[in-house]
Amino acid sequence: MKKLSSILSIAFLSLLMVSCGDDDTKTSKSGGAMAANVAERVYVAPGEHDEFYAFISGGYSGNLTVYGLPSGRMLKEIPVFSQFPTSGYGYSEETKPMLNTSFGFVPWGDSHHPDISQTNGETDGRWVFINENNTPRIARISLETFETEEIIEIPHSAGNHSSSFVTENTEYVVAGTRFSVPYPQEDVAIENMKGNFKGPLTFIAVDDEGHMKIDFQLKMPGFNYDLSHPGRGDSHGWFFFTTYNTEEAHTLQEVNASQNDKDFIAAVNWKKIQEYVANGGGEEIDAEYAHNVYDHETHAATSTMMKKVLTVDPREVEGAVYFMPTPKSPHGCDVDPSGEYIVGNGKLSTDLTVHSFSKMLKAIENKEFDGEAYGIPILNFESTLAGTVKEGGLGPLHTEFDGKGNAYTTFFISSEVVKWKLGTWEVLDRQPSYYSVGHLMIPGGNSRNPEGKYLVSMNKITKDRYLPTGPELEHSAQLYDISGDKMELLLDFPTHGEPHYAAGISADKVKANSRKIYRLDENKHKYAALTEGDTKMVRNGNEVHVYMTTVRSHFSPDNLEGIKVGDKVYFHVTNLEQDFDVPHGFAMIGANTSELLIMPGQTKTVTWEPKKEGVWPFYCTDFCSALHQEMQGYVRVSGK
Ligand code: CUK
Ligand code: CUA
Repeated sequence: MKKLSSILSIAFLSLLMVSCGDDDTKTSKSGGAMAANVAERVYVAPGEHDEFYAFISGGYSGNLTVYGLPSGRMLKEIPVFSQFPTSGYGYSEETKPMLNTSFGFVPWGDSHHPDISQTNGETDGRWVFINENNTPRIARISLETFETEEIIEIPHSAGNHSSSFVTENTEYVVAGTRFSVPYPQEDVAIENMKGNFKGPLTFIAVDDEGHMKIDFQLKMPGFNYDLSHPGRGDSHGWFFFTTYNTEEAHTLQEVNASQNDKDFIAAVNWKKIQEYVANGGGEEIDAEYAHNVYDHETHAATSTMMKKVLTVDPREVEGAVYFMPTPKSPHGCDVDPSGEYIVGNGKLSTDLTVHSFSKMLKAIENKEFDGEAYGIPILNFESTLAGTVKEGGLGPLHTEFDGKGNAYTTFFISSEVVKWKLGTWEVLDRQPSYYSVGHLMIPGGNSRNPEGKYLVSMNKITKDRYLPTGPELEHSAQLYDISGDKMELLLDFPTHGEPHYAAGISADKVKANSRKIYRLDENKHKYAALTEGDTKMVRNGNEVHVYMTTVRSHFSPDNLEGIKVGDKVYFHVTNLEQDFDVPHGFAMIGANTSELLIMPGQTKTVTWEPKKEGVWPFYCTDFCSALHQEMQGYVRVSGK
């Protein structure tokens, strides 16, 4: 194994040198022939709209970015797991509870995989779900308001990576665990890992309003569950998870977790478990996890600490879980639009392994097993094998589908996207990526009905693609036209953070609501002042609540006196504007929080603890009218 990794890393280095080291690339940075009329094909004229939305994970920025395709223009950054000073998310009193966890307030996250809600196997434009890898959480973002509405923490999990993919009617959003851990957590010697740690897989039920509730947690053996994908069509009712480190090595994983020639894809029959649980199966155990919900009526989030979770031992549900051996530490686990093929991307391999769902069912029926792992049957490799894609490239990571019988796989080491045919497994086309592509995305590529016009590759290494900005470069995405036989590279565009995955949807399926989403007549915020007549300052011990309003172009009140050093001042600012898109800002000198950006009809709160006597100004941060610079006020701070 050691040998293979060193061969791979040498190949990787030499490829990097070939692809981006020398001057040749300067003359043909597009990688050879550039498609015709490229500029025209990505050009969206001033005032025109893009055809697709792309929701691109922000990786270690913790957020979700919104792009238009084909232009590659960034339209918005939606704060999810990280504090975001632009809008005050995670700083305002109303949104701080969104970042509450059983570990306390965690103002940062590592977001990986967005997935759009589905109805009958089609993306429906209601919500985007996205996982947080570090402090395990799943968020739900509304595609009406483009706001994060809910975050649920995943208990007993660590490295929430194989998440957050949704089943074809959004019955469940599913979270896996990359690190195996004591289950439940306890103080034990790390060397006791093997056989004792577990890898819980969490099935979160989603109701019609989008609210999430953990239905059950499957107590799986302590492997690393890397990625997952729901079945669809005939395989709807199953969920597939790649595993690596079936060796259960706890040290030097780069070597010790790559001993086995094959790891597994775990096939989970969630319908069976759902039934088992509905009939009273499973065991309720202690768990501590936050469930945070944002309420549009009160403009505020609440955080509830949950105490129990239902756990299911997979061995107690006959026929619930099987392992399919899959070569070379598979990373991506992708199911084609028909639901028949399950692709395992063995990242230390050159070939792709494709399993057949119908063969899997037969093999289960005929008990074609090769032993078991911790009581879970291992299916015979040949029995489930549909085919192998040979010489795809080096280091396959992820696969998407165009709905026309083709699959597209990214190869990290050989830095390319490879198109191949489902069923014949022949390679049809390959295009270089600049450089070292991780994930790729085709709008609707996770659904029964991909909209296979464009493909976006999200590349890990940027090198020379843009004007230099120091050694720290934004990652780079590339847009390919895949409507013809050959992929055509159309565009480079920089992305923010480290995009791992993206979800795309045609713009007309999204009911984005560009009108007033907070109406004054529906404002139930506890501290709202709905007219200037309602503004006031209320003292309660050393807490001072200022009910403030803002409208072009003044604050009310704009002069505050009677505040003392040692007070804690709450500015509750209500925006009285009638237009839907005129926010006002609020910033206070020396406040150790962010500003606020308050949308029309909305109330937001920021705190300030004055440290010094004097007369201190505040002002509006958003250029809202010709008299924006006049939009200001003073707070007089007196001694204790
Ligand atoms: S992982 Cu990043 S390249 Cu988190 Cu989907 Cu494969
Ligand atoms: Cu209000 Cu500037």
